[in-house]
Amino acid sequence: MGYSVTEKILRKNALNFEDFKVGKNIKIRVDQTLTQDATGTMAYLQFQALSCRRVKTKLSVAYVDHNTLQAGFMNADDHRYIKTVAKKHGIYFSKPGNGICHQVHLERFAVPCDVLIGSDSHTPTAGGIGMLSFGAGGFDVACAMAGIPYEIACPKIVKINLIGKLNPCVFAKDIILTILKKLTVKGGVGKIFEYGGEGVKSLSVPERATITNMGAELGATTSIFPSDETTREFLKAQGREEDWVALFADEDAVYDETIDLNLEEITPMVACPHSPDNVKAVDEVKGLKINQVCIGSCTNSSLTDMMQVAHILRGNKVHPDVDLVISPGSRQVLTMLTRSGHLSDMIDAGARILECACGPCIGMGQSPKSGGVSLRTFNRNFLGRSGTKDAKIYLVSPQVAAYSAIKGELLAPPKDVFDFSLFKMPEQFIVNDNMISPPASEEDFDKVIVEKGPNIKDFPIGEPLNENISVKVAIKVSDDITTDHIMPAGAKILPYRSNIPYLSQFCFEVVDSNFPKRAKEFKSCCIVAGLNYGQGSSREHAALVPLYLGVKFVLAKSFARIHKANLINAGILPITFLNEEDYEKIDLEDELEIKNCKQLIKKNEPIFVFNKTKNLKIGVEYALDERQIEIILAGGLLNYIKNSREVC
Ligand code: MIC
Ligand code: SF4
Repeated sequence: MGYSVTEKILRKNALNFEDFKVGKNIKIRVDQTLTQDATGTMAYLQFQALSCRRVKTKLSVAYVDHNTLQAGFMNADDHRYIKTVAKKHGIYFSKPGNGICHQVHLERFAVPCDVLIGSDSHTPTAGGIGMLSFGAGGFDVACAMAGIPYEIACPKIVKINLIGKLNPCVFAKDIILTILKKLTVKGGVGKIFEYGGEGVKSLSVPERATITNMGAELGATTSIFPSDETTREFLKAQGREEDWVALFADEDAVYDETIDLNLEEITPMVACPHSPDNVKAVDEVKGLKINQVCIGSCTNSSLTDMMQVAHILRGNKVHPDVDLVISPGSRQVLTMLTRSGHLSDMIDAGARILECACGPCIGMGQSPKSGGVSLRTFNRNFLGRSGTKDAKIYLVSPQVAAYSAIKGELLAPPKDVFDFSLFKMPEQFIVNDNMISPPASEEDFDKVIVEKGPNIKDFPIGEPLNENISVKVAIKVSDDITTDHIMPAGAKILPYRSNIPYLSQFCFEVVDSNFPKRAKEFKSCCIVAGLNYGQGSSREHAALVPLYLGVKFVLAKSFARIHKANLINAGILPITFLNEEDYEKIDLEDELEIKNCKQLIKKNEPIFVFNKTKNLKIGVEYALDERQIEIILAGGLLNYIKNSREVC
């Protein structure tokens, strides 16, 4: 029996490949890590708490791309901390302005057939180059830097068989939006999507990366493409052909499921408010009046995307009722647009050029007007994420975005007017890594002083599990709650990512702004939730802040993968209903109790929740493996590691 692409990498990197079966856990040796600043400060505080001198990976990179607005000392202090901590511990540092972590990593560091984990949910972008890459909480990344294998429940491997070729004026974004429409934001849970079939050949590495990037929106464990001649050409053009290895699935590889996707049948698509799976054909929504267009983000800011945008804008004028902002994904992209003259086409048309960073994607500026309609080339359009709660965000390809910007309404570019095939990947990218600082040598470890500003506070640490847990329900939420709902981002709050007490005031702000007050009053509380709780970003603040506010457990119909891991790492027990209908039997402020919790969990025996207010017994499950049980008993990952001396 042959192997899939995923299995080939795992045969090399898994410590227990023989256990690669659904229902088991697999321990993966990590080759590379990446962090970004909004999760990075916390990840490095955790790494330092593990008392490790140097990272044990082949390569670790710390990027600054999220919190680049310096309206006060907070972000600048975080940047300084990340820079100095990286230098000391053996980590490369990518300065603010050098670009979005996933775009830069793809250009400069990602290696086919190796394993990457990153403290950002879109780390699977590197799957476009054939790297097995996972988004994870910062603490898991800290552990990987310390040499601890990354452990996950074995996912199913689903082949997406790409048939044929895209029609003119249809793009990679339309492929992934079509998949999201079919499978929804829950469709990828517990799965790795492996792309194959003849259609792969027609897609460039950045196009593949657009698709693997938004696999995160499917809830997938990760997504990956093979590494072929196209991959080799991309690496060669980046001056690193030596990093290329061929990586294909064997003819007789066996998949848990295969989905055929005929690229010829795909048309321009749009994800409507407020979820990336609320997808329609552009034709169904065309004519929608728009106020703002934002082009960029780790999904769609490659050089080719940007050149095609410039081609649409060239000689045209941004519609008087529309604001167009463009953020190229990296300094490499920006430099090349400058030299080729494409940047002038954008500026001449009336676009505002932003720095190479996440920017509006994470609400770092450019919030739309009240009730505004914004077309964005990003990957998420969750309620409130743009910074304007009643704004309506639509997700489209860069080409639809640019054409709509000149028309003032949502429209796909007509194929008889534009020939996008003129814009191919260059044979040679301009390479300039002078905004990436290498770490200090091992001998200089003691000479490097880590600078820690006053906004950087200690992170909360859980307590060993109590025998009996008695709590009040501090919030009850519905299905598909994202980590943006739990712990919002945006320009006002993001600078406080390293200050949990301050951040706690905003927990669940868009859903129920009284939650923090109520939780504090109850002292010991829990969260009741629907399906897919914690989908979206990897921010472990969505677990650390509830921990700080006294949350002891989350009782949900189901959990998203990264968030569940973050809850466990924080020492918060994630439990699910045995019968989903029991969700109706609990109300806000009910008193719940779990008796003999510690004893039962230690023996991996069933527990139940007693609703004291309603005098009802509720059957629940906790799907935890042995290590996770130990972590919960210890009160979180840090306590567990300190007890078990698993590291350094
Ligand atoms: C996002 O796109 O939601 C973010 C901001 O990049 C997050 C990380 C964070 O919250 O810092 C992610 O995707 O993990
Ligand atoms: Fe940055 Fe947006 Fe990508 Fe998150 S999704 S890494 S905020 S560009």
